[in-house]
Amino acid sequence: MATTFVMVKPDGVRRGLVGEVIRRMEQKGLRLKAMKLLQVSPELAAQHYAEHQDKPFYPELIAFITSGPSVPMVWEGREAVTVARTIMGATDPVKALPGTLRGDYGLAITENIVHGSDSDASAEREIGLYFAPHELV
Ligand code: RTP
Ligand code: MG
Repeated sequence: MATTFVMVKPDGVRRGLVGEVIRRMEQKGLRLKAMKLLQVSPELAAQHYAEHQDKPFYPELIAFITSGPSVPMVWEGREAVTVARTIMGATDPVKALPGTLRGDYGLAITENIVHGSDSDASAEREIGLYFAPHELV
């Protein structure tokens, strides 16, 4: 069965949106396999966002993602990567449609509530960064 990595970012935790993110994933039929609360270290942030290290927004992204606790999760289900990103909506909340998390709750591009893996390969890599194998139920 396909799995994906989803993380409620510090703004989502600060705003009390953890339950809303989980509710929408569960309601869709995805199954929770792992979850924790942690503050992302600068080292972990650099690994997570290595693909963006040369982008102009990178320093802002690292400062934001390390600014408070996040809630990383693993979800399982048919086409889990695509389904989770559909629930989240477009990266830029200006373009995210109503009915998506970013469409309903966000306006800023850096502080966009939630992260979701963009491919099966990214999901495997990101799950490995945040969880040990024995933490997946
Ligand atoms: P994510 O990785 O967080 O799920 O988001 P994504 O795939 O939709 O977007 P991605 O291109 O991977 O960008 C990662 C995160 O960087 C921030 N960002 N800021 N200021 C900007 O132009 C800009 N572009 C991207 C966002 O927080 C985005 O989620
Ligand atoms: Mg991404």
